[in-house]
Amino acid sequence: MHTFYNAHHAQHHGKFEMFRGELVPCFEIPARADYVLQELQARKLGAITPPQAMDDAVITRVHAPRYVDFLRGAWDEWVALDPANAQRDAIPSYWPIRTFRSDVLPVSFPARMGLFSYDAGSPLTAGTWTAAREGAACAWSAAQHVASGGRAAFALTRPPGHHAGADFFGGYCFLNNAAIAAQALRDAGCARVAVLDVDYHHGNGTQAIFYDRADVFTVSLHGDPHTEYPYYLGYADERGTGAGEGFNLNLPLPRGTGFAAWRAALATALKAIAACRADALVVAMGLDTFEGDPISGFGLKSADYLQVGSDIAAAGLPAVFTFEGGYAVAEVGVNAVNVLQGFDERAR
Ligand code: SP5
Ligand code: ZN
Repeated sequence: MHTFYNAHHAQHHGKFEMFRGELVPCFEIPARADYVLQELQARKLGAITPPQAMDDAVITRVHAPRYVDFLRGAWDEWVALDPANAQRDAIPSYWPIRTFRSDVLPVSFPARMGLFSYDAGSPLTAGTWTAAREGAACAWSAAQHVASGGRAAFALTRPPGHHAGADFFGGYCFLNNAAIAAQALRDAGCARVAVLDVDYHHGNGTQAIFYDRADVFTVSLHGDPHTEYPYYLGYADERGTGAGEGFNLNLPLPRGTGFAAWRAALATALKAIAACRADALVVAMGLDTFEGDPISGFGLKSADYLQVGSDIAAAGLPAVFTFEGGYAVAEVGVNAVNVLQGFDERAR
């Protein structure tokens, strides 16, 4: 397993997120990726390199140019509002919900920030653009590695990506690394790509980006959105639209689901992926399905992740893994690398 590591990830370092009326310390912290790197090195799973140089045009294959322009300049605009802002993270407080316009771009920075986001839990910091951009380069490099014959590659980066849509951030995500990898695989000649999202939370951004397309089959296993974040998408009746009808599959599971039932849903997902005849796979690898996760509700144990990796490898597709959620920080390295090792052992 070749790992493309984002050495700039810690430049994205939110202090607080809004949760039920108060600012609480961020769950999505730099130590998460540090633990994964440490575990990868300890188990000698393969080469760990920086990504290839990447043009921003790779990003705008899946993200709207006006959103990318906003992200690139956001921190400077935030500080220009008030020099004291350099000491605090940028968090939105206004959103153009139904009946408002989102075609007109407001001059006001806070108004634009709300237009390009959907929650108050994803602080934007001085190095968010640098970290997210380098992460996109890792995802793109992993896709190139696989497109040129590699069996698998891992994009070890944060912030995560699967909640970010074509023109919005949220759920700790700014650029959708899994979507960028899937599009890069398409652009490198794969006729159909499957995205398997195993994060605890529904991959709403990835689903939305590919919802009307038949060339990227999106599948997500996740906590039932009736009760779990991101709440407003991820139901079983969302099957794609237009040419993409039948090319999205959601497998919501109740809070409290343990490994046996979760693994049965994974088997359903993998069967659907085999049926769609994809020639490459992107795995949005969240580890927040772990029993000890502080913000999630499934019951997977550390050893189960070896089996997860093995089950995924049995699909026989070349695979790009992106690092998504997982907030039991001390265990996230072992859990992530268990998936990758389980994959490698079955794939060889
Ligand atoms: C990539 C990813 O996993 N994003 C998840 C974003 C979840 N944001 C909402 C979190 C709600 C925090 N709940 C705190 C519960 C404290 N007991
Ligand atoms: Zn998650």
